[in-house]
Amino acid sequence: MEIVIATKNKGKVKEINHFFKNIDINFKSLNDYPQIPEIIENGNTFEENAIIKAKTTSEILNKPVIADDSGLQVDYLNGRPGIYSSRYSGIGATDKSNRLKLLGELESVKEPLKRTARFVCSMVLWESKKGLVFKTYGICEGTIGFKEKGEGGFGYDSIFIPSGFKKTMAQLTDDEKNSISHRGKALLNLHDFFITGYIKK
Ligand code: ITT
Repeated sequence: MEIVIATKNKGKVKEINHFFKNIDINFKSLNDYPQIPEIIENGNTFEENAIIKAKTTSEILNKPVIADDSGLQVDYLNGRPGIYSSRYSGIGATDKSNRLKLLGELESVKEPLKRTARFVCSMVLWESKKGLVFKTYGICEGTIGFKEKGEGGFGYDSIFIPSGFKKTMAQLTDDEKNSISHRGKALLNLHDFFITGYIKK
């Protein structure tokens, strides 16, 4: 069975493939389907954006599609960058420029407990004929560190210290990250949906 992941983000693709390595699903991503035009994520919530990505892709390819819309909410910044996490530092934003902008905004906040944040992931499975087949979410609480540490993961991982850890998300192995992350929690729920009938049809 083929399922398309409606993302070009190679970090997400790697994590999802790693999570489902023992399940017989052939995952593709938008990197395999360059004919899909750029999808405008103009929803007001993570879930609305996940649905926009999954629905658009599924209707073009006529295949089941999963999409994940995710981001970082920093309490000191009243929940920013939130749904704007990937483009936080403006036009031409990169993961690095986004991290540096965030670290700069928290420069005066010296107390780790005032640097609380969470990763949020909304995940949906969409089929062009059935519409929304499954939706779930996952949250991972933590704090923003004082400098970048670690080489793994992507996005804000190297400045995010998950609760209960003394290292950043970028210093965890793929299995460790998947076992505690927002996306890993959503994927566990999706996994349960798959094995309770969906992938046998
Ligand atoms: P797609 O829309 O193509 O899936 P994207 O990277 O733009 O790729 P999002 O719109 O969901 O994905 O934005 C998510 C951003 O939030 C992402 O670019 C990272 O900056 C951040 N993010 C999400 N999950 C993360 C994770 O597990 N680790 C670190 N940063 C993460």
